[in-house]
Amino acid sequence: MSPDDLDPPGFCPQGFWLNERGLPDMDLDAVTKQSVLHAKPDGLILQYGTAGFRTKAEHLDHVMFRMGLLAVLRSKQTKSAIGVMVTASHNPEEDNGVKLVDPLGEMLAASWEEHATCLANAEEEHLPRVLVDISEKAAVDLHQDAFVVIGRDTRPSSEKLSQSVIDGVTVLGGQFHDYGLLTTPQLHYMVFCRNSKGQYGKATVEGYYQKLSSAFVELTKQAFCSGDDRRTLRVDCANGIGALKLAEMRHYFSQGLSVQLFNDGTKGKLNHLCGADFVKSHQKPPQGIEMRANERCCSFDGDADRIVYYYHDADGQFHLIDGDKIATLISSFLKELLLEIGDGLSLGVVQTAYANGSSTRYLEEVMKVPVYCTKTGVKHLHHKAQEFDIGVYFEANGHGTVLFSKAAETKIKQLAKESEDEKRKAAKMLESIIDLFNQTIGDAISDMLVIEAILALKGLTVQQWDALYTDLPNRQLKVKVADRQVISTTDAERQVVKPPGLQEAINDLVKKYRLSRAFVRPSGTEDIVRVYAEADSQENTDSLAYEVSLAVFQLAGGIGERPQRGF
Ligand code: NG1
Ligand code: ZN
Repeated sequence: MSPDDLDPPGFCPQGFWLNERGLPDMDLDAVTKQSVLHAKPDGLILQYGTAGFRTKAEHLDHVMFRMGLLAVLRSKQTKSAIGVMVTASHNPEEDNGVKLVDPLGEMLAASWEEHATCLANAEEEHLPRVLVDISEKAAVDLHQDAFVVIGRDTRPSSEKLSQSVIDGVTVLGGQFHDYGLLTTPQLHYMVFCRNSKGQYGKATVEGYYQKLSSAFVELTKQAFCSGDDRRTLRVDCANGIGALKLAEMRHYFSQGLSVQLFNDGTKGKLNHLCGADFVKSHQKPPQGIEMRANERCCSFDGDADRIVYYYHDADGQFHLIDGDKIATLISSFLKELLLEIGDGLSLGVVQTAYANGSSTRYLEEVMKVPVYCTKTGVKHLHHKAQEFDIGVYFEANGHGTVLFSKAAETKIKQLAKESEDEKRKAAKMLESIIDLFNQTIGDAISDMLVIEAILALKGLTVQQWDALYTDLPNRQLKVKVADRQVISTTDAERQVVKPPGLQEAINDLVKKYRLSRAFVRPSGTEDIVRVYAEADSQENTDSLAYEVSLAVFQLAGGIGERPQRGF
């Protein structure tokens, strides 16, 4: 293939095709040949959504190969290592997905999401042109070296699909390191470690275990030397990667915490009737876990970037402690420490519209912490959280972390060295917390250790934590429509703009109930519209959710069965 084969002619600047050694910068012939082995199914159009590409595994081979290509271009452009994670998180075992991880371990930049969509959907014969086009638009220096790090979850399809990513990387001359099985947050950690030249930590699984475990042991020293019994926590691992990694890691922190693993993948199916998403959306315990009255349990999702807690009380009633209550526990602990060090560092909490109304009220009115609402999707929360010295962000589903600004970190480190007694103690705790939180993305293992440390240090039981505030009854439903893009929203997804009449209908329904709120938005990961409702009782919440679903069905082109009352 030569530049003349490209359309429009003259598309490439002079000298673009050959580097100083006279070799092609992108061997487009080789790309075309390899691409045939990863052919795109006819007519398949996919979108780089909230968490990358996600669909049935059998439709993803070409996407993986092409994301390998894209990762090389992104790596050359940023002069940094780029991550590629093969996972479909909490979705069924038959699904899979892929997302790219940017240099600081954060989600791929929005402008590159568009390039990803373009490349994934290009017809075979246009692939070279799209690659050149992206390189031009993004001013990629093709002479740069490229390095890509790859991780995958435990799905049966993941190994082969990650090999397709590798094929894409190598055909464009990129170097790579395949970590094999990793949790999603571990892959984010590896990317940041490599690009910070080891300052963030060692870019190995061992390095990850050591960094988090020593921060946990340091932080909890005080609680455990006071003679507390060794704490035990039951963990539902969703039959996913979290089980393997936690089993490897647990002896690093076993002096402070004993974890008992359930749904470890030896019997059950990934995410099936278990895991954080199941527990949160069904508001009931997973199958396969043995619960004892008043004892803490938690669930990870399939790639271990989400966590929720729960317990049964003595009457057998189930209590869910979701991402909102996790954010509240963490923020109140951080706020206390900040008061101790008294250095005026700002603390903010970031939520989405799915946050329970009681949590927002508690944070703002009782704790007096500023709360912000962003669109769904961690990249939105992450960016907002970066505006504070200390930014706490959590989605209600249990995905979240805490970010510390460089200035806050420097200040805390200085106080931990120089100040006296109580102030120094608080600063030292904050120092350990910085290391314990995964600064790149929500991480179930890291969040679990933070939560366990706080509960131990504060001497809080799970019931006391739960009693911070009472959740408003809430319900989430899904509605199938012919084209979910007919719905567009504004105000951090809390108001519908299109189709006409839908927001008015929702407003009228909400007025019928006390303490009520409802909103709808097209999902970014599934072909459905999500409905959320909350109100003063579960019965009213369920009625409101049903009525709003019906309004969506009628006004936004519902297909299949009409929504039914009763769940
Ligand atoms: P969508 O499908 O866009 O609602 C879901 C979650 C997000 C986020 C992504 C990525 C809800 C309501 N939505 O997105 O919070 O976690 O998946 O996994 O939980
Ligand atoms: Zn996940």
